[in-house]
Amino acid sequence: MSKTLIRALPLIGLLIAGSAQAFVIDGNLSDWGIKRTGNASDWIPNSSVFKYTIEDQHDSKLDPGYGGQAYDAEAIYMSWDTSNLYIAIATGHNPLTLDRPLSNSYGPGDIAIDFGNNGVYEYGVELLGGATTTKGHVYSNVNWALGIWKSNGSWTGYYDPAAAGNRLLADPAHPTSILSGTQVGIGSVAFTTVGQNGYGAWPNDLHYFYEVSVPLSSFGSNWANGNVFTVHWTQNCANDSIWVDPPISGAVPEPGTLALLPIGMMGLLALRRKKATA
Ligand SMILES: [Ca+2]
Ligand SMILES: [Ca+2]
Ligand SMILES: [Ca+2]
Ligand SMILES: [Ca+2]
Repeated sequence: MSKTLIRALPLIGLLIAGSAQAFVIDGNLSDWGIKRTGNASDWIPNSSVFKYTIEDQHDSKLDPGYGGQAYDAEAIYMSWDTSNLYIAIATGHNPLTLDRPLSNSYGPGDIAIDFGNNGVYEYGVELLGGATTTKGHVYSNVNWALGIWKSNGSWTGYYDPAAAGNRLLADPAHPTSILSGTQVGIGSVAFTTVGQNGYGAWPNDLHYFYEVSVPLSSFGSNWANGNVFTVHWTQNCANDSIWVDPPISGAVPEPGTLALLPIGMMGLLALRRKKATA
């Protein structure tokens, strides 16, 4: 490799970070660095993922709810570039799980986003599509359904999240599905519906994956202000919630800066290696 090309690598990285879509939205998380080796480290993503939470559970109690692997939220990942916010979820919960609360079966919720970390989830991303919502669309002014657990972790005493008595008691910090809202953007969602084993510390467990891309323009000035935000997902019972918190310092990383780091570093490392062997 010529010295000129090696020196140009950081710049090339800058150009790539500004143009290419960072992830392919196809339900396959290998582009996030998720592996399938049957080890706990399978859930650790590559460096293009800015924030993530791993919580691979297995037993009946999921905190606050129950349900074992079939309701387990394993991991959630978040990244972004200059155009889109990207979110990926790994779960033991089949997206096709029927929503029949009175038969103790609960479907998946949607992605909820709280800008400002003030407990108000201003935006939702519809994952499956509902009566008044469309898969992949982004909504503001969301009327959220809630799960069947109180903020102290105890059961509300209701099986049906839609019951008025339940809604009075349920924890608003764990919103489930978008009941209604104002459409503010159109993103893209892919998910898998055939359980895949071989991931994580319990390789016989089945896993399902969501992959989501949302235009940053959906968030208006909330994004432009560099606001802190939380991305959250759970099932309609809210038996197991998972979320990614932003950096506690306040400002989010400059979009694009982190994405080009690995490529920029490659250039610097190559330059250093070249010097060492010269
Ligand atoms: Ca993918
Ligand atoms: Ca698990
Ligand atoms: Ca979990
Ligand atoms: Ca908020």
